[in-house]
Amino acid sequence: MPLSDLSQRLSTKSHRLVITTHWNPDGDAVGSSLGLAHYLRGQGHSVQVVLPNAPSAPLKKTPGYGSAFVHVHGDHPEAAEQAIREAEGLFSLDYNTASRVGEALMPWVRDFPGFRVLVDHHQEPDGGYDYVYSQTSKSSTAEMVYDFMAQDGGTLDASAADALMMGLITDTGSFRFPSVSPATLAAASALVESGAEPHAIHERLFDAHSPSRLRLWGRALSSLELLAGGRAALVHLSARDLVDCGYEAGDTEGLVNQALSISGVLVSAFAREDGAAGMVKLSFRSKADVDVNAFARAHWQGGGHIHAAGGKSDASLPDTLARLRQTLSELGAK
Ligand SMILES: [Mn+2]
Repeated sequence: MPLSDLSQRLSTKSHRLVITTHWNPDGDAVGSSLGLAHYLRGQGHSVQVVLPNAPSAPLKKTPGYGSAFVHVHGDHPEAAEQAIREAEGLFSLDYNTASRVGEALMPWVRDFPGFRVLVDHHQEPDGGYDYVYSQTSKSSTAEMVYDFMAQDGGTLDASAADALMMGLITDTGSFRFPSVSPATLAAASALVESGAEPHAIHERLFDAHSPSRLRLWGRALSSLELLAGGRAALVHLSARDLVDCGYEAGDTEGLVNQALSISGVLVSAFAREDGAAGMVKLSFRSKADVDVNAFARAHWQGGGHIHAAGGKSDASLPDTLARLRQTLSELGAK
């Protein structure tokens, strides 16, 4: 059923609702979840937000993050599970399949007995939702939450507007990705009208980094390799690099985009060795018609969008890099 039917259902009485999002919540995950929570609370519903694990430090400054209605499952599983148990309806925001919330939270999402709502812009979502808003052409889940509110007809407070604007800014690279449409900019305009301050969000997000992050970026960028005649780029960090530079969670967020700033580079890959998990985490970004979603699915146990995808490798870092060089050369040569 479409979300207009959900509006109808929610308008009949006050509901107990829980909003969930994906593991390692990014700006869009946190922004869309808190934006929707502020809005629905303003409409008189009882709303809890459950994040699988904690986001990076700048995202914790989103309005409402420290409130009693926000639960991090990894930190306080009982409170998060109680919030889900007591809810009549569960929202899945910014993810397409239950496994994206992580192993511990997954059964709670998969087996939720009440009504279920999906709002997401990733490809090939799971079935089984009562209300579905899935559109891969959308810039961000935050934009889709804005669409829902606009058709729902209620008013947005400044906290909701700020959180949603953060989702728009982070998922669009500050409004420069091809996914930005007239509707994206119309949503942004309405959010500023409602009190969002893009400059303040930018400062909070991008001028608030740790020294370790800058050292790590320096280390990673000095590993830069160009492949496929300069059309593909690869950077990496070893577990040793992470220790040397004092790695903190979130330090490498956005790093994969850097190599795309080189003239002629159409696909960028970033490999980070995760010693504790015994794997290498991979991020891919691309331009034009280079499809990193297909690339990550075919070779790297992952997926995502055409221009942004992730994956992993169970091989050692040197073996993974060797295979990356080969597969990226093939991809870049197409
Ligand atoms: Mn998103």
